[in-house]
Amino acid sequence: MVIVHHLNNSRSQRILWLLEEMGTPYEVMRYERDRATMQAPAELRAVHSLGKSPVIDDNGLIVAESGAIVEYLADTYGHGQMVPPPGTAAALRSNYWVHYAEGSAMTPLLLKLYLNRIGDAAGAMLSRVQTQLTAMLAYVESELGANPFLVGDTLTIADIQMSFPLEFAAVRGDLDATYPGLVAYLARLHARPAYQRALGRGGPYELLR
Ligand SMILES: N[C@@H](CCC(=O)N[C@@H](CS)C(=O)NCC(=O)O)C(=O)O
Repeated sequence: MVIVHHLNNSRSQRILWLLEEMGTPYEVMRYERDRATMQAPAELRAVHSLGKSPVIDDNGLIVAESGAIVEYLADTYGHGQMVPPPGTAAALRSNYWVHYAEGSAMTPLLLKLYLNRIGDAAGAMLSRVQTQLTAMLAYVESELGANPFLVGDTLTIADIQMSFPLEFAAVRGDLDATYPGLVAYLARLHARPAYQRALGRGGPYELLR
């Protein structure tokens, strides 16, 4: 049985969503962020030394890092769902977005979050970060185009991974009507029954400021 070590208001919500999409049975071990620091509790370090979420435990096999987790779960339990056939252009595109989500899209979002805490001293850097963030959102919007999902007509792990940076941007006001395609895309993802079931399993999901 897959156990998801789930931190409230975090990236691990998308792991629950993936498992719901695939119909894979799983258990949720819930952890609460410290309200002052927003850090995960120390107990998570007993599961994986970095003490971050998500982490999964699949019959003793510990997998951390959400991109690695979605690839592992789709390969192990997906029965061909959630990833395009290996060796195809679509598979390469799915792989690209899985890595882009954490490797590129999150960078300006997190930099902005932290720079905003510094105050006036952040000014010059903040404007550069905002340029990168705007470019990132415009890029994803243009790549999505008129497709329902990032790799065409079918939901893949690329959409699961990219949902978090887009939610992160939306909750902070960076994803607005300037990007109508992305706003509609996020609404489409959120309307999926599996997404809604995952919210029920994970508990309240507010990406706090
Ligand atoms: N790139 C990692 C990021 C993991 C990460 O930073 N998780 C956050 C939750 S969204 C966390 O555990 N924060 C609490 C902490 O660092 O104490 C992934 O995608 O798994």
